[in-house]
Amino acid sequence: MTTASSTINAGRLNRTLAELGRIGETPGGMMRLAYSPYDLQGREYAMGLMRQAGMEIRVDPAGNVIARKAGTDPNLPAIALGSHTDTVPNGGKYDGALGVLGAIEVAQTLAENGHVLRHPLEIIIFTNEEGTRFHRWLLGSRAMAGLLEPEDYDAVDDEGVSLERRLSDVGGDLSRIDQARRFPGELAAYFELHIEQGPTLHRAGTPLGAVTGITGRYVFKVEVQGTANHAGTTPMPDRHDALAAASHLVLATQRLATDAEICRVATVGNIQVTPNAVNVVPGEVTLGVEFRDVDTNALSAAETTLRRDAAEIADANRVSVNITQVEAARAVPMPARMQGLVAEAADQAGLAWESLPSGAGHDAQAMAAITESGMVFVPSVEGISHSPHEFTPPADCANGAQALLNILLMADARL
Ligand code: HGY
Ligand code: MN
Ligand code: MN
Repeated sequence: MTTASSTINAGRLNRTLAELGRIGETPGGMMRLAYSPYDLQGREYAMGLMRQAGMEIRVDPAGNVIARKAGTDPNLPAIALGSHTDTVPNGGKYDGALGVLGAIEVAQTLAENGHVLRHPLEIIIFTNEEGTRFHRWLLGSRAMAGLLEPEDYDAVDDEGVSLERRLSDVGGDLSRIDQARRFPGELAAYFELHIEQGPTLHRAGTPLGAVTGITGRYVFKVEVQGTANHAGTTPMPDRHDALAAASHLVLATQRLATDAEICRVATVGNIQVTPNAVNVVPGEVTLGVEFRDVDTNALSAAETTLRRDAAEIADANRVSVNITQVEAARAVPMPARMQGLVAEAADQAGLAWESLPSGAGHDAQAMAAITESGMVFVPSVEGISHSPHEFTPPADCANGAQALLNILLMADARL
């Protein structure tokens, strides 16, 4: 293994990050929403780079892009690298993109140095990791890991378009989506490079993170039913004000993670008010609620408290509140052996590292169901993410890709 083939090209990686970062870029941030024309363009761009790195490409029925390079031993299961290229609305240029482009940079470095691994190498672009479409995240990786739920199959997005239609737009096929399933043993391991999306590494000045586990997440749709009425003539005691009640629910949600400290974080991220007119007492409100913790028991305790508080708020405000769970992603530990490879890769690169949990969800938490999975983080400046202000300096991006190459070379030798 010559040193040349074990050193990634930092300039090339950051050029591809900048180029992908222009696909779907708008003044308000990245808009490469899953299955959108921007997403398709981003996938095409990445597939062009995969072909340049000498990889064969297929799209599975879940729409996942799977690039593959044969190894010297065809009997070995592939080692997979990957992440996602879809973004949240008004998102950043590094979430997901760094993991895909870092993996391609690793493959390109090996190819141009004529280094063929023992294991086949796969690079996977998972579809709809963010779940912004259909409000069901990790769709592509959950399909591959056999973790789809009934609600996934008949999902319809906010524009009323079915998953079936959206999936066919990216070359998938809902009627065959179960064929995207892969089973334990088909892959030797999965590694994902990702920005931390939190402040820990940046504030500590630590260049690399060995991820210990990925947070669990519960998501609920909360519907508050009151009575629309005239804002001028309806006396206060006669009101059934859905938005006033919803406001108490927002603060009750926040309290789950602040005063009560039941779970690590709790968020009301979206709200719809009907009829949403300044001179009408709101009749209906729908809220999106999510809470996260690396301990799944904490999520259950938070749900119990939320339901109790909602019943009290409904009574006090003379409305009804209906809470429907729409997602329950369990917390997933990263095996110690995978964490060890990240730490060793950092040492080989002469870079400091620290262990930390992931407060964000990732495709690795689905892939962990079918193969040993590990994650390596690089810093997010001030922990900002899911925002156009998301930023990871070029040197940190290169550190991540170098660590990924070191991990791959060790895994290829040892697994
Ligand atoms: O929402 C998340 O945690 C991830 O960025 N999809
Ligand atoms: Mn991500
Ligand atoms: Mn994200």
